Amino acid sequence: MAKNVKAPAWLKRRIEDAWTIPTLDVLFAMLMLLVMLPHAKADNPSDPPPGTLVVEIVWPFAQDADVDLWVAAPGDVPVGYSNKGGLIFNLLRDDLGSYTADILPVNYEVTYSRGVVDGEYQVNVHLYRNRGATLPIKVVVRVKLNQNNSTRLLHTKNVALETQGQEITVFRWDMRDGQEVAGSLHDIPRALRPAIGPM
Ligand SMILES: [Ca+2]
Repeated sequence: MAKNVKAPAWLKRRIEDAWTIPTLDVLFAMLMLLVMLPHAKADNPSDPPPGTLVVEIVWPFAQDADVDLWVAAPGDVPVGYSNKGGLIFNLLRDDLGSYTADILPVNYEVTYSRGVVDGEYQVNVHLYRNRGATLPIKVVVRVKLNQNNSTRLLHTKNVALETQGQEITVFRWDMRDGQEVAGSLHDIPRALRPAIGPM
């Protein structure tokens, strides 16, 4: 009859370790995978983050004027107050001037892009309404490029709107592989508002 043989303490420890260590390793690996998955998705460079191109305009708060920012991306419809979203750009804020109560004493509009595709970009400003009746309306226009966790000022210009209804082409330039094409910047006028229909 077989006798119950007790394994020595050192052997029992080895057997327990043989199961425990790989099991802990697997559990640890699974835990790390769970922890890393969301970060891996957020850090994926193929996901274009919002705000790659930021276009903004500022005009004096003392002037009760409704200036509109219009932008166009390659192959997309122009984006402005009456068409606030396209495939690439979104208008985040349509400032009506002093017509409505603002929390901050600033006239400011801003448009964000999701990523940058190759082709021509354009920025226009339009004086939609001028309740204050003082002219001109001096507008600061800025284009910023956010890449690799840093922001670079791509273009800036001061323009003056002289009459109600005037639309000025401020910038037209080409982007390729996420960078501005050298020498492509110009401001040959091209209206953007009529492209999306009657307003
Ligand atoms: Ca506006």
